[in-house]
Amino acid sequence: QAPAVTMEVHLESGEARRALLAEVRSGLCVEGRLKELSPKWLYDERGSQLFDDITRLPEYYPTRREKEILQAHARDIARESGADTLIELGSGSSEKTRWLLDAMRAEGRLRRFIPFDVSEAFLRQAAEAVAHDYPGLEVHAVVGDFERHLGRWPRGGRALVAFLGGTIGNLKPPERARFYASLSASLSPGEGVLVGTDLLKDRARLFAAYNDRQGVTAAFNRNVLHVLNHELGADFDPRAFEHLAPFDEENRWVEMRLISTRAQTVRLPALRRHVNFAEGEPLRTEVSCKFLPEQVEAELDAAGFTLAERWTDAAGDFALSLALK
Ligand code: AVJ
Repeated sequence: QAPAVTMEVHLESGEARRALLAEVRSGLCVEGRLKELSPKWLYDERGSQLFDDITRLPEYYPTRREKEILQAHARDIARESGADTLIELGSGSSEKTRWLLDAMRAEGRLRRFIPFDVSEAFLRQAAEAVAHDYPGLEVHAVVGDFERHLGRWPRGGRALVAFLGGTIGNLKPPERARFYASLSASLSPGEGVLVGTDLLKDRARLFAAYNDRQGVTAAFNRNVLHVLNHELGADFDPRAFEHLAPFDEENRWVEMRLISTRAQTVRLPALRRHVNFAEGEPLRTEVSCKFLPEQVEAELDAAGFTLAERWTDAAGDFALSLALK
């Protein structure tokens, strides 16, 4: 019997490449401007594998902490949300997804699972695996970008949108406000969001988590240069860039940088341009915001959500917030 998976696609093929070209033009090629790329380019196949390795590093606590909270409170989340539909932004195949689905099923309300991701191949695989393991569950996969296609999912039932892993921290405050507002606009009263956020903590632990001893995060960061070489025919020498991820006290985010170890010029044939780096010049590849628990509530509130409950792990490292519209 074929798994009951349907799928809708809001991203055309070639769209990602055009977006990358546009970003490189504005983010790398404007002389005198801080060089920056958005973190989404870190996740090609190798980048996703490297991130997976990061989640198992002794220094990288967020994944373990979030799992700890979910395991303890999945049932509370299912009950308090009253949801029959789980919409998961990103991932969609993890252990964490299954704990939520199991809890919703135990509450007797589980009807639909809607994984939402940019990668069609990944999504299809994840959706089919879940459909196989949860007979009778309606699985509808949506290929889209969570900054542009929120709400493009079928209506009916009562949805809980899960945005886990701390990925919300990749959005800067104005982008985050836009994201929460568009999420709120795409939900009906009584529906809600479950958002995972990394919390402010001892700076040494933050530093260690993003500058690990084995250099896995460094490899993850440098991988974006391989992506540019592969996609744009660029000739970045990854060995000529150093990884550094300091904490920015003013913005309260960890910022991943690739720092040019020498003055160099890199060719970008796909754009018929080149880009100059001075010695010591940084390229910012990611920000990862760290939150105060009350701040998460205030931001949700500003978008028209009401906090139902917030859970943290025993160490107070990470928070899961459930908010309803
Ligand atoms: C997947 C965005 C939550 O910000 O901690 C891990 C990505 N970057 N190490 C994070 C990441 C460097 C991660 N998120």
